[in-house]
Amino acid sequence: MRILVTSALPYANGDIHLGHLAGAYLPADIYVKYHRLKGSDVVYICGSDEHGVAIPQAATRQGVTPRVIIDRYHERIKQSFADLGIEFDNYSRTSLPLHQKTAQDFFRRVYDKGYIKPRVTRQLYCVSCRMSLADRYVEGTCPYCGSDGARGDQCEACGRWTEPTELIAPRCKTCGNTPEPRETTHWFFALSEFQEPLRKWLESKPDWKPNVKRFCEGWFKAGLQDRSVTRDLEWGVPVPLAEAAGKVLYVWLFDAPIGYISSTKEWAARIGQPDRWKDYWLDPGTRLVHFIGKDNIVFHAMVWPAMLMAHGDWVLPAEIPANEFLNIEGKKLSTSRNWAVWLPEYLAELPPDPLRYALALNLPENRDVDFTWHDYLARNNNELADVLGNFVNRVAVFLHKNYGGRVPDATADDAAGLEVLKAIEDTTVRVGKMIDGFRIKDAARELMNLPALGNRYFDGQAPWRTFKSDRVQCNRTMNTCVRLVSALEVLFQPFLPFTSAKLGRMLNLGRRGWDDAARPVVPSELGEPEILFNKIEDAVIEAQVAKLGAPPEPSVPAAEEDEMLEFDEFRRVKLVIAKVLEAERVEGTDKLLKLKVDLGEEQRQVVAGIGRTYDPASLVGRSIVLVANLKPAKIRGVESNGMLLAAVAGEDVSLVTVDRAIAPGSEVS
Ligand code: B3M
Ligand code: ZN
Repeated sequence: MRILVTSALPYANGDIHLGHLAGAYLPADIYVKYHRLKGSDVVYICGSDEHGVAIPQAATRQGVTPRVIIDRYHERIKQSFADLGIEFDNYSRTSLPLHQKTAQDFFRRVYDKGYIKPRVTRQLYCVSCRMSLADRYVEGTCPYCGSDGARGDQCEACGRWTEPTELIAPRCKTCGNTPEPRETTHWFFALSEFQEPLRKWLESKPDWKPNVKRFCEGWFKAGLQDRSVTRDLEWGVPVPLAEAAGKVLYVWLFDAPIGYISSTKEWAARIGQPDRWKDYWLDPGTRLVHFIGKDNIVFHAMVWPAMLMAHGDWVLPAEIPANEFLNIEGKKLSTSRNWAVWLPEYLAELPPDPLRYALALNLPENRDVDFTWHDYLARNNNELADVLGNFVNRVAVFLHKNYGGRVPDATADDAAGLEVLKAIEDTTVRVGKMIDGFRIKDAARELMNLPALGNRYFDGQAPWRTFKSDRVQCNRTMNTCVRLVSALEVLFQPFLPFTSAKLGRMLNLGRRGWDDAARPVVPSELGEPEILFNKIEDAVIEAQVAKLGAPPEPSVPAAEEDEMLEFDEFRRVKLVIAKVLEAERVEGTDKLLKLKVDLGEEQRQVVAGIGRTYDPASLVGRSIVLVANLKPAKIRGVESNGMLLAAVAGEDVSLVTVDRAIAPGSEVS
């Protein structure tokens, strides 16, 4: 079966937070990783949505061009997804010429078929800003629910789709003035003509999630209305009609979702098979799966399918597993109040897999859920470390201590051993079905029962006793335990890819597929076990809780337009050679190292995020380059007086050093 999976395209004007992850990315990545292991023909597509109104708004606030914003966030978003182990086949961006052409061609085709027509309409215009106020450029009172702060495109309070001219007491978001209505021509997509086809189509999806169906029924009842698909804005894809010069396509309709198609095209070109995208988009046998958050349901389940129907060539979505919202510590997530957990900040301090696990077990699949740091800590310490980590560790340590690391060749034939082998088989099938049916949360819970069973089995078998009293039985026990570890490597891959990779290095069994988990494969020897999980202390999560609602750390300095530095500004950065005297890990992290360095005249303590690449002992005696006049900072409660320089490429880190010996404290210029 051919599967094309998409995750909603994130706007390139901010970082990814846990709400995004739980809604559209982590469940999709787990689903895709599972299908890759199953050997399905699956392609996972995403990219940055670079035309939202929020982008020029952010640019104005920061005094830069929109291009500066999208370039910055496109890279940051892409990187943090990679660091969390989210593996797209292609991560594109809607500012690419390829996308612009794809969107314009799509529009042209629907226009030529008569589904897009001009209308003279009234829109709001701000005299002092000298611009027309579309979408988020205008705010006011919601005509449906009466709450204030409804935007020109949507009311967050009731979720209704709004038009700027419907707002009661509208005001310009930029300057606060009351805008005046003016006449203009916009082009409207004939959504109303698709009410019946859409209704029929949705009836053919009895298994869809109730949240999606309920939403659509509400829309049908109200009656679908034609929607304007053009905007009087500068930032966006130009409308490909001579009469519409100066207008752009509305980002939500004929722009962003078409990004799914252009990203697939980019992927096909990149793998050297430029026509391959057609296999997915033009073949009705493709299972097109859109992972989204619930705020995107209307666009994916109504407008986008109607656009696809109007165009005529493309497959329609087969599944839209929309997730509900993730609250944080009992409150609604809010980026403006910084009530959010930001992915790059998380990853700078804590490892990816525990977050994947804690979120997977608490996905808002059927209702809004609450993320708490306390729950995160408990999942990490009591489940990942105490159950999974502990089981693997006991097995590995026992084998290394008593068998020289060799795996005894013996198969269990007693009830306890057979129960384990049966559980492996059953879990492989059951968890697979759950993931395929978008029950990711159940799948994660079910899977964790396996290492728990492993621990009970190990305890019950007491190999430390049978090693002396009944060696044959001990051999069987240990072989069964390794069978289980071998299955865990495969089965946990979708959930804990980094941990799985560690198990993979220890087992050295090469690439295996999902169904191989149930096969009796064990290596003849086990490599050295790596630490799978560190326990996290209360202080660590208390610090995380304290960050909520606090003004955000300026992770990206407000950059100048051209980002050029005056020589004098550069001179203010004091770079010196420092010699490493001592190095150790910061407790509870595998990324952070605490170094004591010699600057000639003084000694300093610095904390550096190089622990995944460098062993502390290997650093002692080396000369590194230090930014010496950086304001002191506390990282994980440890004081850091300076920053060392290193080259960074994803997970890969390389220290900047000097190529011949030179005295500590020497200036670098
Ligand atoms: N960028 C909105 C959002 O992030 C939007 C998704 C587009 S998917 C085609 O909620
Ligand atoms: Zn204004």
